[in-house]
This record gives sequence, structure tokens and C-alpha cells, in this order.
Amino acid sequence: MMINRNILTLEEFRKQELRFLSHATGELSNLLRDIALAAKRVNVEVNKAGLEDILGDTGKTNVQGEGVQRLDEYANAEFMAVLRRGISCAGIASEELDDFICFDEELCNQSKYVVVLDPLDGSSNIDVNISIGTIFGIYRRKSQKGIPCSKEDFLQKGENLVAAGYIIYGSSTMLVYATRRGVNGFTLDPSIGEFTISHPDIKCPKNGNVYSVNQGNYYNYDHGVKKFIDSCQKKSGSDSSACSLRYTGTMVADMHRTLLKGGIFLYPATADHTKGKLRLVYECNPFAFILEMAGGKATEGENNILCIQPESLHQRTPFFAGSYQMMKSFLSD
Ligand code: AHM
Ligand code: MG
Repeated sequence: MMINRNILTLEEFRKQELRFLSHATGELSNLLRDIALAAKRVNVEVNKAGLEDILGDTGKTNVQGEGVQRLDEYANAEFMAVLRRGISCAGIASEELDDFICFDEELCNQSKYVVVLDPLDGSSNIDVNISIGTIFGIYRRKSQKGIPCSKEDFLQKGENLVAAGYIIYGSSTMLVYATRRGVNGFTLDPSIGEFTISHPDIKCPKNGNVYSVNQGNYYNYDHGVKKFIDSCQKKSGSDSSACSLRYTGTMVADMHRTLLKGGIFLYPATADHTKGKLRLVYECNPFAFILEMAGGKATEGENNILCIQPESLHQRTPFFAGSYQMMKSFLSD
């Protein structure tokens, strides 16, 4: 098989993009490079899972009362260390941290960005070799450059995101990121240890024939959601527009498929969990931003996710996202 050696690495791609942005300082590119570096390190550990003693539970729970896996802890520490050393980020908020962390060092305080992060999404799939991921969002600080960052820097509406992206540790490892200029995907070339452009200018197909939901919770969903799921199923059988159900339990994997192939992803509220399960700041907002930049749509049921003012770092929200047409029919149901 021929490998194309002329394709751009993430850094080369960013350098070329910068030529079109006369005002850019390169700080965002540096930050993306740091995220890519941390991702490569996490990828090494993910690939060794099973060989080395890094699988399983730590025995601890996070601020949300969920069990923390050892790889969760490793990924969180790795991203935190790389972003701190990289000095292009003033602080981070993470699923694995009770509160945000301000790097509060002279060089980091000079940075204009903060990062929100789910270091290892799909933790329950780690032990069984199903794709897992990292989700990130990058905000310009509200607080002044030069002083330590503050909570208001992290509690911004998704519409203020400067960039958002994810890494999927799957059959290959990919980094996908979105800015207002578009969405681009890079595949890790293990022979050179670099992310190289493989999916330029990603557009989410206008329509799709896959729905992705934890159907086990069906009887706890509200009437509108049940009706939509029923309508997806009724199309099956002899109907040529049949919908298939695909659900891995890793948001990154299910959203990656939805972005590339079209379809809809749903994580609704239930009678017991009236805000759903997924977290607004570091799971839903980054994906809503990516989907919108790729021509898709995301809501919390009625309102655009990106317009919600977060009140706390670990706030949950129902989440529905996908192809423009499928989302339209979901919203009209
Ligand atoms: P995590 O961030 O602790 O891994 O949890 C979030 C995950 C998402 O990736 C996924 O969409 C969802 O939880 C699956 O939840 P459920 O098992 O309730 O369907
Ligand atoms: Mg998660």
C-alpha cells in the first residue's frame, strides 16, 4: 500500500492557515500542538492497556460521584502537565477536577486562553477495548491577561468558543478540531508520530439514517423523545429510508460517526435525571460547536446548546445533535 508522504502534519497545516490570519499571534496553534502532544502520550498508554497495569478502577469517585478509572486519572494528569508546561493556556477545567485549576505562573498568566476538557470520555469502555476519546474546548479569557485566570473564564456560553475538538482513540487515532474557519480531521501516522491531515473541511451530511441513543432508557424518556425514536423505528423494514440504531456508550465515538456519516445522537433527560447525564461545559458545548461549524445542529431540546449560560462547571444538560434535516424533524416532533 502506498502512503502519501506529501500530506501536511497538524503543525504544517496550522502554519499555512496562519498565513491567512494577519492578526494571529500563533498562540492558538501552540495550544493545539500541546493538546496533540498530550493526546499522543495518552494514546501510547491506551494502546498498552491490558499489557501494563493501568486498567481498572482507582477506587476513588470524582466530584460527580462517578468511579474514576486509572486511565482517567492518567489522562487528566498528562493534559494538565503538558498544558501547564506549554505556557499557551492560563488554566483548565476538567471532568476529573472538582474546581478549575489556574496555572498561576508568570508565563501562563500571560496567555489569553483557557481550556475545558473531558480527558478520557467513555471510561466505562476502557476495559473492553471500545473506542474512547478526549474532548476539549478553548475560550479566550474574560479576565485580563497578566493576572491569574478566574471562574468566569470557564463559565462562558458555548457560542464564545474560539476552537473545540476531540481525539478518538479508535481503530486509528484521530484529532478533529473546529474553528470558525471550519472543521478538519487529522489521523495519527504512527510511523512518524504526527497527526496528519486526512479529513479536510469536514461537513456533516445534511441527512442521515442512523440514530444513536441509550434505548434501554426508552420508558423513562418524555413523550416527544419516545415519539421521535418510534418514528426512526417505523421507517425500518421495507422502507428504503430505514434508520439503524448505533450506540457505543462513548460520546466521542458516537458523535464522530454522526459527524462523518450523518445521523442523530440523543442523550435525553429521564424522569430520574431531569438534566440528563452529559456535561454542558466540556462535553456538549465542544460538540455543539463542532457540529455547527460542520453544518449540523445541536440543542438541549428547544434551545441552542451554545446559547446556554453555564452556572457551574459540572452542570448537566440533555443533548441532541446531528444532521441538519434529522434535527429539524426531531425538533418538529
Ligand atoms: P464519562 O465522561 O464518564 O465517560 O461519561 C460520559 C459517557 C458518554 O461518553 C456517553 O455518551 C455516555 O456517558 C453513556 O452513558 P450511558 O451508559 O448512560 O448510556
Ligand atoms: Mg465524558
